[in-house]
Order: sequence, then structure tokens, then C-alpha cells
Amino acid sequence: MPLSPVPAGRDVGASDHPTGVATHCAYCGLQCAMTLTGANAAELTVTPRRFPTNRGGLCQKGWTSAELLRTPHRLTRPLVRRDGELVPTSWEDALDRVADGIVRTRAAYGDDAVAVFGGGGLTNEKAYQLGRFARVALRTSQIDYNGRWCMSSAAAAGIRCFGIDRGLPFPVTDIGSAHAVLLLGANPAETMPPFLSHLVPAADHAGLMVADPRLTPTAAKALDGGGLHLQLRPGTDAALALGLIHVAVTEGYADRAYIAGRTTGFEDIWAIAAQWLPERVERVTGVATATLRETVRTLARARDTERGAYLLSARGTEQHATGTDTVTAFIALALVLGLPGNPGTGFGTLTGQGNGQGGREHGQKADQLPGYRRIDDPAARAHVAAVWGIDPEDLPGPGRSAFELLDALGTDGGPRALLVHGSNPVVSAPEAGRVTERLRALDLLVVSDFVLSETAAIADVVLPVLQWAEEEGTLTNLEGRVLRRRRAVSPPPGCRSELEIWAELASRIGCSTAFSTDPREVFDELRRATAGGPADYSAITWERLDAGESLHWPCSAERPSGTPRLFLDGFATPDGRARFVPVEHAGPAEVDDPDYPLVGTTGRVLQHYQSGAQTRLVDELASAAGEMFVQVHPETAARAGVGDSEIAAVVSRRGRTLATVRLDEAMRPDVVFLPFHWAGDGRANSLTHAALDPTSRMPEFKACAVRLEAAR
Ligand SMILES: Nc1nc2c(c(=O)[nH]1)N[C@H]1C(S)=C(S)[C@@H](COP(=O)(O)OP(=O)(O)OC[C@H]3O[C@@H](n4cnc5c(=O)[nH]c(N)nc54)[C@H](O)[C@@H]3O)O[C@H]1N2
Ligand SMILES: Nc1nc2c(c(=O)[nH]1)N[C@H]1C(S)=C(S)[C@@H](COP(=O)(O)OP(=O)(O)OC[C@H]3O[C@@H](n4cnc5c(=O)[nH]c(N)nc54)[C@H](O)[C@@H]3O)O[C@H]1N2
Ligand code: SF4
Ligand SMILES: [Mo]
Repeated sequence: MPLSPVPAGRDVGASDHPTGVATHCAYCGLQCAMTLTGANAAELTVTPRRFPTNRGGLCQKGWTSAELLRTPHRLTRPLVRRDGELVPTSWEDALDRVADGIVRTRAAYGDDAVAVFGGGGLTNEKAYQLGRFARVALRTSQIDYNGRWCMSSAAAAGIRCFGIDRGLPFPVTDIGSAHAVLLLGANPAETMPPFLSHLVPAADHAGLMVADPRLTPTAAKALDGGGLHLQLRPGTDAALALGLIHVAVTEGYADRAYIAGRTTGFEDIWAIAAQWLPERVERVTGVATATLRETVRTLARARDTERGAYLLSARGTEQHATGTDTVTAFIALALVLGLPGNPGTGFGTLTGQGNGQGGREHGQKADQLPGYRRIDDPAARAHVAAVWGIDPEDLPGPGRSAFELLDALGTDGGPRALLVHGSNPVVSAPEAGRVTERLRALDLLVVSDFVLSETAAIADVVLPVLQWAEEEGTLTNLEGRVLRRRRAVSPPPGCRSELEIWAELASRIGCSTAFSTDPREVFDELRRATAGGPADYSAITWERLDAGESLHWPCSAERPSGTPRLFLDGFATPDGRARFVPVEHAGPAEVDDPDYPLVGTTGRVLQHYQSGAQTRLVDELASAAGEMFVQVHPETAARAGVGDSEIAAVVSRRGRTLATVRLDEAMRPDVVFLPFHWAGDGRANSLTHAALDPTSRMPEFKACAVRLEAAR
């Protein structure tokens, strides 16, 4: 298929708003372009800007993103806990307390007793500096971040099969000409609305296909265009993938030349997929055999007529204790069809958080150093230690993964002090009740945030930091393109940047290495630290970004214009071939029984972002999205004795969540769905459980056994 040029996406463009500041949205990984106009936060207005990813569109969260800059709930002074209450204090006092706590904890229990929890919303500079602060200033191995709960399964599968993890190894706009797109556990109509514009050709040609247990607005869009809804039972995606491979091979749609020339290991996966006859797949997943066949045919037809065919996965398939294997199985399907690394076809995953891509490259992950290097690789350690001016011997090794880290807090041998930057685990962690207990068991919990999140509310020290439109930096969007975040308004006096906080703390705890407070300097150091690594940013400069160049990593002296499309000349494996890895279907870790007969699954609604700490404070969003609900089939509700709009209890082996019943004829009777944006009684994560994927350590957010009952 002939390739269209990658649209440049001028990123300086204030031409339509001569006085405005060109930047990108505060929230998700699509990083829609916008112009901010106005002298201060009170006057600031948001105007969408034309850019390849959003094509001039914004969702309701983007439109209202300036509200949080002027919310009365904004934190503007540090808080410390005195006699059980959080009370305002000076920066000197707050930082002294934190530094004192770190020093005491280290003296009593060792360096690993101080831990760090980061976030995929942090800019590249902050993600990088946080990893460096942890390893060099705190000297701890105990750092991980919320991206572990987001992209880790897709990342692990990408590295396993392709040798590298970049969510979309092609520009978003490539999808925009495809006539067949299979979405796997993705609901972009609510989670990335402007992305839907890239799905219009597929939808219009009856080629949009959505694998989701619910009839989401995305699945409805597919059906409207004559496409398919594969309404599978939660946690049966691997069986679906193996069944689709079976159909592709037995019905003659496999690309034999591609399999022979560009892959290894086909026979190993075929030994398993051969057992997954369509009838067996239908029994396990609930997807009709005719639908399986039509799915494969639609993809193959688009491929054969050079009209573009893509498989795109998201959290529905990935957030399982078998997430890595499931994505591996879908990559195998894509490889059987010969899609990855060929122009106009491919496999990708939709990165969720604003800097979900960059945030997983620069070292806030327990096993990682900047540039997507491994912390246990001696060459990587030597390179990064040289940039950091330390001895490689002094670099800590790998630490615990996100849930394991939080679950160890305050236990024998576990961390006793924790610094949180950019996450609200009291709401968003699996088994959140258990995690909250661990957080409460700490000697010192320090939360940096700009609002009093549920996690900040139980902290010992809260540090008020800057928001997106008050800081400079870079982010890397879902297609690996590096973007500039720009300052449009001054922060309220009293707030400080996280770069300043780390510099202050490092010097207070006696670290002799300097930590820059200038994002541009930090970016330059990041470029050096990533040079030669898989995610190489060395030739991306602030100047080039400000001049509006479109730069996708890897971008180095060898590839100075960046790499919008990976894999065209070969995969990032030693032999240049993609790998088939044999994986089996296992199903959810927790099976239903008479006490807990339903599968509870969780996810998102359009108006709220993640733990809701930010969006619950925006009136327009809070009133549009209403309250915590449970989406349920009328028969299931009737059996439980609950009616529409009543408050019901959803109960799992771990906890109980109260939610307003939303009857929906299109739900599977064996499934209930809960959004995870609310706290307290309405917290979905009181129910979930932390069965972890053996490779990615992703918890099983998308399936646990529950029952529905009347709330008394
Ligand atoms: N409005 C909004 N947008 C967001 C976010 C937000 O919080 N709110 N967060 C951002 C982030 S960080 C992320 S990671 C992305 C997430 O983006 P998505 O992955 O699109 O969002 P989810 O709602 O978590 O899950 C998608 C779908 O998976 C389905 N699902 C549940 N269980 C299964 C299963 O077992 N198999 C399959 N195939 N599907 C299943 C759910 O019904 C749901 O419709 O969204 C980003 N955008
Ligand atoms: N049941 C269930 N649970 C889930 C999921 C699910 O689908 N189901 N999805 C998981 C996924 S994919 C994700 S990504 C996580 C996300 O869940 P969280 O990690 O809780 O993410 P947020 O709600 O975005 O939390 C960000 C917090 O950091 C603050 N913040 C924002 N920007 C910055 C910054 O630059 N610096 C600092 N210091 N603070 C900042 C915000 O105000 C907010 O309080 O939830 C996971 N939990
Ligand atoms: S889709 Fe994502 S980036 Fe775009 S406006 Fe909405 S939240 Fe912001
Ligand atoms: Mo996420």
C-alpha cells in the first residue's frame, strides 16, 4: 500500500490566535492540540488547534481543562499533619520534615526503606528526574509508577514479539485511511473521542470491529456502519485471538511468505491455535463462529485490496493477570495476517495517560533506566551512571512493581516512607482497601499534588505543585511523537515545581549531585542519557520542537528526522524478525461461584479522568457524569432484587461498592460494569483483586467475581 506522507502538525502555530500559547491537553495520551488564550487563569480560554492526532477536535475534558487552573479547591500552601489534622505550613517547614523523615528512615532501616511512586502524567523531564532522584539522591531501588497498571502488559508483549515497545509504531493518521480496524478492549468513543475521526473510513466500509463485553458507544458506531461487535465474556480474549488465528490459517488467509520471511516460531503458536476450533471459541467467549469468520475475512480483504488493516488493543484486553499473553496472542494474529511492519497495516496499542508513552521510557519503572534501558544490563548501567556522574556500582538494582511496592509498605522489610508524584492509589489501586491500609501504616507519606486527592488527604505532608499550563516541558504522545507543553499562566504564589522540590530535597539530605530545576536543561540531560538506547531522543532538541518539527523517537544522529514508522525494514529483535510466542488461554484468575456469580469489570466514562481527583472538581463534568453507577442487564438486576436508578451493592470477596443501577438490555447477563472514577462507598477498586501478570505485574482490573444485591 502506498504511504501517505506523515502530516507534520505544526506545533508552534498560534497563527489562528496570535496572542495564544500553543500547547496540548492536560489529560490523555492523544494529547490533542489546543491554544490557550488569556492573561491569567481566571481569563484563560481553550481553543482546539488543528493537529494530526485530533484534527481540530477536543473532548469535553479538553474543553473544560482550564477550569482546574482556577478551582477554589487548588492547593496553594504545603500542608503537614499536626494532631491528626492537615494544617498549612511554610515550605521550609514542609521540606525540612520530609528531608528529616528520609534521613531518619534511611538511618534506621536502610536506603530501600524510602520509596517513590510516580505517574504517567508527568512530563518527560519530571519522569526522568524522578527516576534519577530516586536512584542517585535517595539511593533506593523502590520506585515504580501507575503506568504499571496501564500499559505494562502491552509493553511486555511488544518487547517480547517486536523487540521494542512504542504503543503505535506508526502515526495515528495511518489508521485514518484503513478500511478494517479491529479494536480489542478499547472504547475510544469515550476515552479518546477525537480519535474516532480516524476510524470513519473503517466504519463507513463496514470494517470497524470491536471486541468488548459491553455495547459501548464505540461498538455501537461499528454496528451502525455494518461492522461487528464481538461481545465476549471478560477475560476470554486469548481464546478469541487463538480462534481468529485458527480461522485465518484454516481458511487460507495466512500470509505464508511474510511468516516465512519476517517471523520466527509460527509452528509453536500453531500447535496451540490448531486446538481452538471456532465452535470451542464460541463456547468459551460467547462470540458466534460466523462473527469470528467475518472478522478475519474483513481484515484479510482490506489487506489484499491495499485498503489498510489494523489491530489496536487497549486496557480491556490488557488489564488481566494474563494480559501479556493475551496481547502476545493478538500480535500473533496480526503476524499470521502479515500486518506489522508493512505499510498501511499494523498492530498497535492505545497509550492512555497524557505522557503514558514517555513516562514509561525514562526510568520511573522499577526495572528501568532512561531511554527504555534495562536496569540489570551492565552496559546500560555504565552509560547512565556516566551521565549521572556516579559509579555504576552505586546504582541500585530493580525494585518492586507498583502493587507489590504498595503492598509491602510498612511491613517487615518493606518501605516505611513513600513519596507520591502524580497518582491517587487510594482510588485507583487494585484491592484499594488493602492498599489504603498499607499507606496508613507508613511512618511518612508525602504526596505532591495540586488538589487534595484521596491519597493526599491521608498524607503526613502535602506539597502543592504546578499544573500542566503552568509549566514547560515535553510529552510523548501515543504515537511516539515528542510534543512541547508550554506555560500559559503563572502558578499561584505558594506552588512549586517538582524539579525544585527534588533539588531542594536532594541538597537537604546531603546528596552531592546537583539536580537542575530548568526543564530545558533536564531535557538536554535526558537526551544524553537516552542516546543509544531503544527510546533514543538524542537528536530531538527543544529548538527543533519549538520550530514545529514533527519528531518520533528513535531520533538520533543516525536517524535525525526521527522514525514515524517502525519495523518497515525489520523488527527490533536480534535477527530482525518478529517472534511468535506460544501462549495458551487461561481465563480470569478468580472464577465465579454461587456466592459471586457475576463477572465484575471496570473502566471509564467520557467525563471523568482516572481516579477522578481532577475531573470531579470540574462542575460541568461532575454534573454531566452524575454519580457512581453499575451497568447491568435487567434480568440480572431483577434476580438480585434491584431496580433501575436504585442504589445497589456490588460485593466481591474483598469489599463492597455502592452504585446506582443503570439497566441496559445490551449487557451480557453474566457481567456488571463499574467505572473507577469515584471514591469512598462508590470506589470500584474496593472490589478488584491484585492477581498479577507474571511478566508485566499488571493487576486484573478487568475481571473479578462479584454479586449484586440490594443495599441496606
Ligand atoms: N474519559 C476518559 N478517557 C481516558 C481516561 C479516563 O480515565 N477517562 N484515561 C486514559 C487512560 S490512562 C487510559 S489507560 C485509556 C483507557 O482507554 P480504554 O482502554 O478505551 O478504556 P477502559 O474503559 O478502561 O476499557 C475499554 C473497554 O474494555 C472493556 N472490557 C472490560 N473487560 C474486558 C475484557 O475482558 N475484554 C475486552 N476485550 N474488553 C473488556 C470495557 O467494557 C471498556 O469498554 O483511556 C485514556 N482516556
Ligand atoms: N478498577 C480499575 N482501576 C484502574 C484502572 C481501571 O481500568 N480499572 N485503570 C488503571 C490505569 S490504566 C491507570 S493509568 C491508573 C490511573 O490512576 P491514578 O494513578 O490514580 O491516576 P490519576 O487519577 O490521573 O492521578 C493523578 C493524580 O496526580 C495529580 N497530578 C496530575 N498531574 C500531576 C503532576 O504533574 N504532578 C503531580 N505531583 N501530580 C499530578 C492529579 O491531581 C491526581 O490527583 O488507574 C488504574 N486503575
Ligand atoms: S481526547 Fe484526551 S487529549 Fe483530547 S481533549 Fe480529550 S482528554 Fe484531552
Ligand atoms: Mo491508563
